[in-house]
Amino acid sequence: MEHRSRHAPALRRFLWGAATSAFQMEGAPACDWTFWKVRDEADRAARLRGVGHLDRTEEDLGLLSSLGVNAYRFSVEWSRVAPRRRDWDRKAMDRYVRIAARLREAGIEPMVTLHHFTNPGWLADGASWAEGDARGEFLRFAEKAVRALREHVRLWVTFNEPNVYVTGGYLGGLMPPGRKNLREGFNVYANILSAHALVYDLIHAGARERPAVGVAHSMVVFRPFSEKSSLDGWAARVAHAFYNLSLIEAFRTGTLSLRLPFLHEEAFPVGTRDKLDFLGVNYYFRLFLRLSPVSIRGPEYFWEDRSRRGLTETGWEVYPKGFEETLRTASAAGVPIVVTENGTAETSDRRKIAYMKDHLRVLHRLIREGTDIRGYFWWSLMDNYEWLEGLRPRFGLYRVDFDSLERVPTNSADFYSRWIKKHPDPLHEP
Ligand code: IFM
Repeated sequence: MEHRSRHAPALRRFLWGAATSAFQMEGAPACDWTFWKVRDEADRAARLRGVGHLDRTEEDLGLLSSLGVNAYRFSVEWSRVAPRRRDWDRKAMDRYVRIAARLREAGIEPMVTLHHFTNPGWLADGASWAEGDARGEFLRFAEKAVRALREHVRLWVTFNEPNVYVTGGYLGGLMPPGRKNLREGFNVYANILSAHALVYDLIHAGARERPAVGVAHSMVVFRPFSEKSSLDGWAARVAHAFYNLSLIEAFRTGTLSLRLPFLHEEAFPVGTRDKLDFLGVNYYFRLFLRLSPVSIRGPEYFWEDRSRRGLTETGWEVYPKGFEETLRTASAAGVPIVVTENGTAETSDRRKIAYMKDHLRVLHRLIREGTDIRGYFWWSLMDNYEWLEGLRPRFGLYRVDFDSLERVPTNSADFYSRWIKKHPDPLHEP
C-alpha cells in the first residue's frame, strides 16, 4: 500500500492485537458502574476487583508476549487516577505508564482508550454529559493522562462506543445513569464528540512523534424482522443511519446530524471535521428490528439464528458476512480502519475458533481488495467482567477461573498465535 507512509508511524505496520478495558479487568472502588444495579454479593465483589488484573498485571502482560501479538488495547480507569474532584492519584497513573512502557519494551504497541463507559462516581454530583460540564472534567483528566503516557503511547482511542454509551445510558436506560430521554441522549452524543475533537488537538499538540487518534465505533448490521413489513424496514434504515452512520458523517462534516424522520431532526456542530486518524470498528453481530404500529417504546430488537450457526453464549447471531458489510460502510470515513474489537463469547473452543477463522478470512479478503484496514484486535485477551452480564460470558483467548482467578490458555489463543505467525503483514500478502 504505497500511501502508508502518509500515516502515523504506529499505523505503518499491521497491528495484531487483543483488547481489554480497565473496569472489566481490574474493577473500580468508586465509578458509576461500581454501584449500578448490583445483583448480589458476588457481583459486588466482581465490580471491585474485575478479574484481579491489578494484582496480576505482570503475569497478564506476559500473556501478550506468549500470544505473539504486536499491539494491546487497554484503558485508563478515570476514577482510579482521579478518585475525587480535583484530586490526582500519581501512583495509580504511574501504574498505567509502567504498563505502556513495559509493552513498548516488549515490542507491543500500546493503544490507550481514555473513556471506556465508566465515569468517576463524583462526576454525578454536579457535572453531567448531558449538560456538557462533564466535558470539562474529562478534558482535565485527559490532559493529565496524555501528558503522563505520551512518551510511550502513539495510538489513542478517545472514546469507546459513544453510540452504545448514549443508547445504553440515555435512551434505553440500561447502563448508568439509566436515563430514557432522547433530548439528553442527543446532547450527550454531541458533547462526547466535541470532547473528542478537543482531546484530538491536545494529543497532537504536544506529541514528539505523530500520534494516531481514533474512536472505537460499535457497528451493527440492522435488518427488518420481516422483509414484508415497511415499518420494520423503516426501523432498520433509521437505526443504521443513527447508530452506524451519524458518527462517520460527523467526522466528515464536523456536524452531528440526528434524524428520526417524522419524529425529530437535529444538527449539532461538534468540531470533529478531519479530527480522526483512524476509525476503530467494533463488530459483533446482526440485529433484527420489529416496529409495530402500536408500539410507543420504539422498535423491538432480536438476535435470531438465521445464519444457522447457533447463537453465542450472549445470545448473539454469528454473522461474518455482516463484518464485510460493516467494514465497507466504515471505509466511507475516508481514514484507515482499525478493527478495535471483534470476538465472541463461547466456552467451546471449536466454536470460538470457527468464529475467529471466518471473520479473519473476511478481513484478509477485504485487505486484498484494497480496503484500508491497519489492524485487528480480538475482544478479549481474557474472560472478564461483561457489564450487564457480569462474570459469565467467555470472550477470552485465556480462560479465567472466576474463583481462583487463574488464567488458562484456550485453543483459540493457540489458533490466533499461529494465524499471526502465518500472516505477519497482511498488507503485503500476495
Ligand atoms: O465487553 C464489551 C466491551 O467493553 C465493549 N464492546 C463490546 C464488548 C462485548 O460486549
